[in-house]
Amino acid sequence: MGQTLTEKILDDHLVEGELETGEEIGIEIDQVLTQDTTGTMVWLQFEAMGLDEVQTEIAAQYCDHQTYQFDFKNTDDHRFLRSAAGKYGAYFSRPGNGICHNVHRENFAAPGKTLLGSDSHTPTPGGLGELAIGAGGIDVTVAMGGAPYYIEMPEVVNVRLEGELPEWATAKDVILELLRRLSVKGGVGKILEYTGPGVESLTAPERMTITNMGTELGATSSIFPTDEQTEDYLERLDRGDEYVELQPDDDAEYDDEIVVDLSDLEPLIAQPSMPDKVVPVSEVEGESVEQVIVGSCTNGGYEDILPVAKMLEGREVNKKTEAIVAPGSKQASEMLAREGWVAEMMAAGVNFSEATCGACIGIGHVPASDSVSLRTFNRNFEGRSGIEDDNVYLCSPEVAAAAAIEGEITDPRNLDDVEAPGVELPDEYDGSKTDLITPEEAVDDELVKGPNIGDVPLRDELGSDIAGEVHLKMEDNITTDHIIPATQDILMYRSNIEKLSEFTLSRVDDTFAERAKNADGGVLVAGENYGQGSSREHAAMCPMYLGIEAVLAQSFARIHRANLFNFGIVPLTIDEDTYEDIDQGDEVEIVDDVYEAVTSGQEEFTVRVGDEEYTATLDASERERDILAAGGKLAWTKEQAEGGSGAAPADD
Ligand code: MIC
Ligand code: SF4
Repeated sequence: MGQTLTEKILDDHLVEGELETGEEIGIEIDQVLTQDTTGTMVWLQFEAMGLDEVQTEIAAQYCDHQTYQFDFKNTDDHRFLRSAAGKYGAYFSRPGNGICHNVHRENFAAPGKTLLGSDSHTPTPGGLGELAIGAGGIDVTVAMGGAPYYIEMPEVVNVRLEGELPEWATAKDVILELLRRLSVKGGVGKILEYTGPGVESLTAPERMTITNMGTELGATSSIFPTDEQTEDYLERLDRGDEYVELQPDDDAEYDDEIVVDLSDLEPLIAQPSMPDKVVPVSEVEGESVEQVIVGSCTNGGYEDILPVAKMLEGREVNKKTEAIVAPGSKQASEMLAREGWVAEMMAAGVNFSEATCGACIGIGHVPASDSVSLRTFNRNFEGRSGIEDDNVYLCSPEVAAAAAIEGEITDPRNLDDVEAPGVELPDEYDGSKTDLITPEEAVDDELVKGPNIGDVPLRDELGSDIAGEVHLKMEDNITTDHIIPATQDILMYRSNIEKLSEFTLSRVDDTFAERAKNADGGVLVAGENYGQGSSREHAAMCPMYLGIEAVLAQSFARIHRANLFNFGIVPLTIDEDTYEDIDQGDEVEIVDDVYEAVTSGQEEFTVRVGDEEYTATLDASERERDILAAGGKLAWTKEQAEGGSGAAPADD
């Protein structure tokens, strides 16, 4: 039987297990990336594990989320990261050089390689045929130490593209269409593999917009085959020699198929406040817009900003609207500046920003109260922009530019005298590389830690009893932005868990952290897709620090579920009736001897609430059970190392 492209790359990197859906596999990781807000923990854990050098072909540390350095704590984090990259042998990308996914795709992403990154949008280079997966920081640490990465073999879904995009429909509309059809949990446990005759019409950067935002579907990864478009893009990056042709076999079998006819697509928009609340732009036309932002790792490339510049050339941003362009990389800014487009945009009324994540997580350009903000980003979870009750819409750069011109949501097909800009790649990506420091150019060889950089929190070995209050009962689709928001006031404590934990779940209930800390243990209850969104392991670390021992949810998002194991919190699945019956404030007891049950492979646990008993399920591999029993991945990895098999390549 033929293989899918996903299977081919996995097979090439397989060190443990078999490629059977649902089975745990261990794969070798070629490249890792980390960024400033998850990276400090990555390196602190690297240090705590006693590792002394990165073992992957490429390890890259980017500084991208908080580049304005509003507080010395941010700058101290960056200085620590530079020192860690220098000491342990990673590339270091200076603050302002760009968003990790953009800089990585420009410099390192390559067909057929595997990439693990401590950021949920790591799958971006899937558009170049790289199998890229987002994970919690400690999983990246361990992979960087040379050990395999373990996941459940996902289903591989064939997304068959037919036809060609009509004028004004873009790659962003392809992924918005998938979100409209599948929802934010439609991709959980799946890798989306794009095939079909429509693929060849999409340039590599367009493909990367699609693979980037596959994360919003909850997908493990998204990948395109490679072809002339891939080779062409790599050649323009002066990396043509890294091209490898990769296609699925003709008789490959997929677990499912979705067909998207590109020629049926039209400009789409995700309404507040979930990326799957997608409708045609024409349905919400006329809504007044106070702010437009073009940028982010989804649409911050040179090829995304150029159409905006062309649409604004000789025109003006509407007087009631503020337009901000925040490129994904300094390379994009530099090239657009050299070609005169930055000046053109500035003359039209654009506020041109440094290359940063910034506004995407509410750092800068927070919308005014009661106003509409249109962004080319990938997430619009409520409050993420920095103000509660925000109205953030997600759309393509072309739709954003149309709104900037008209001051209201506008279907760009209805613009007078504005030509569809189309997609244009530069002859060569010739931005300078000054801000990417190679391991050979390292400036430090010792770690430099500022006063805000704390220790990695540890939990004791799993005990026999779990009993305590339900401190919070939450609805479906609780995001990691609810659990640990990433706005500036909170983000600056990412390296200081004691302080950061004070903000845990504050967006749901600001009395939670205090209550949990003062209680002796306790649990959380949630609906479907608990922990969707980012990879931040702090969303498990902080509840652990506050004493939370188990989360009872109807289902979990993939990365967050792994993070719960990694920090010794038992993730138990409950059915809808059980969810309905349990209330906040109830006393819950797990009747089984928890340590015994976890280590013996028991799947069903009895949960007692008052006089009632319910069943909760622990669906976990042997390895995950061992991690839980040890009190988390750091303790487990140290145990393994003492036993001789720690963060080192698997035996076989
Ligand atoms: C995000 O888009 O939510 C982030 C901020 O990039 C996170 C990483 C983080 O929380 O540091 C992600 O996507 O993993
Ligand atoms: Fe940065 Fe936003 Fe992309 Fe996350 S989604 S990496 S915050 S630009």
